[in-house]
Amino acid sequence: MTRSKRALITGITGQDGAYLAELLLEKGYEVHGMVRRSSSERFERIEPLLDRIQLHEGDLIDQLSLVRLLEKIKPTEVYNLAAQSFVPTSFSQPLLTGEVTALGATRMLEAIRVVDSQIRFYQASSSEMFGKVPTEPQDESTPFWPRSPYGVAKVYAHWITVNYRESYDIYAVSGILFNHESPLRGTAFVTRKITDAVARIKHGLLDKLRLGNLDAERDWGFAGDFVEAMYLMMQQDSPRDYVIATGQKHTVRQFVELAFDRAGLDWEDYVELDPAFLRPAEVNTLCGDASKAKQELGWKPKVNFQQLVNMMVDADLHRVERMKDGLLP
Ligand code: NDP
Ligand code: GDR
Repeated sequence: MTRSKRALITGITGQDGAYLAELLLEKGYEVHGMVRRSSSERFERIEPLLDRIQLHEGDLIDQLSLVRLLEKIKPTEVYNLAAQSFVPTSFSQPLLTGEVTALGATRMLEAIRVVDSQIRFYQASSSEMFGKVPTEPQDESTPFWPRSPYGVAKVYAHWITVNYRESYDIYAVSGILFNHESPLRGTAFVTRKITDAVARIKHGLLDKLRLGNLDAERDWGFAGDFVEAMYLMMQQDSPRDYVIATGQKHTVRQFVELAFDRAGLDWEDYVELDPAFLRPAEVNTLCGDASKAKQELGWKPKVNFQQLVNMMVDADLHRVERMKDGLLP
């Protein structure tokens, strides 16, 4: 008998949570999201979905809240997207980052082991685990050399996922995703920081954009494409880990150039270097090889770099224009 598909997404209020929830609803899932208590609501990204999803209070730091949620919802799949995901904050709050990003995954795996080991588990692993590794492009066999407390925490979460799969026969998979962006990306991350600033500068609301390392290279893809890979990884006969990437890398400077250009501006008139945005240890370059995902999952990205930049700039230009017209807060 096939069970009806019921997903629990941790981190549903984040960028990927919003795209994944939408995708799973399209696939006919009953979608549940775990949200942590806050003094203000942070549901902007999932606002259009609120009447079709069910939200529940819980926190990756609180073991029993996870156990209770699994008992109540009885999900068939858990997507663990929740994390302290911002690299600079992991340097200023390394212990919190370890608690949430590393031990949080263990707590959810423990909850699955105790409540129902048939529940499938997806762990949001990251290219930040590769960090300073000299081999390029990186694939599933590349060793890890994380460069931040965030990267180290993700390595722990990655290996605990592998360990629970091997120890308890749980369908637990880890998607090693390279940077993926969208108009829903948080404004602290460099791509959205740039496109938001471009829009504000264009509309006369900002004079300068201050950035750190313009030479850093990343393999940037579109979040909407990447959540499809998460879903596919959870539908296989046996659980395996996959690198998800576009295979193309660009510098932050190239992103800046294209973004300002899209708005008809010359970036050199507006961008200033600010050492405050440099990191104690940097990941200079990352580029992934997603051949295994292509072969086994039939996954490949649809949106290329230029299209991604255009999509993000256009969305921010539109948003800031509406804000100026008083149509948005
Ligand atoms: P975001 O930072 O946008 O979202 C993080 C989510 O985690 C938010 O919903 C946040 O809730 C939630 N969260 C944070 N702490 C807790 C906690 N203690 N308990 C419960 N929920 C918590 O991340 P993304 O959507 O960009 O990324 C999703 C996942 O994928 C993360 O794990 C990230 O590390 C990983 N990843 C992301 C990549 C990317 O390029 N985007 C690449 C590779 C991996 P709140 O809204 O309350 O803050
Ligand atoms: P990253 O993303 O650290 O790769 O982690 P981020 O966009 O923060 O930085 C990318 C690169 O840009 C450089 N940079 C700046 N970064 C920020 N945030 N602000 C700046 O002003 C700035 N100037 C230059 C950075 O030094 C870096 O080299 C993201 C997160 O989503 C993680 O959770 C995820 O795991 C990885 O991507 C894959």
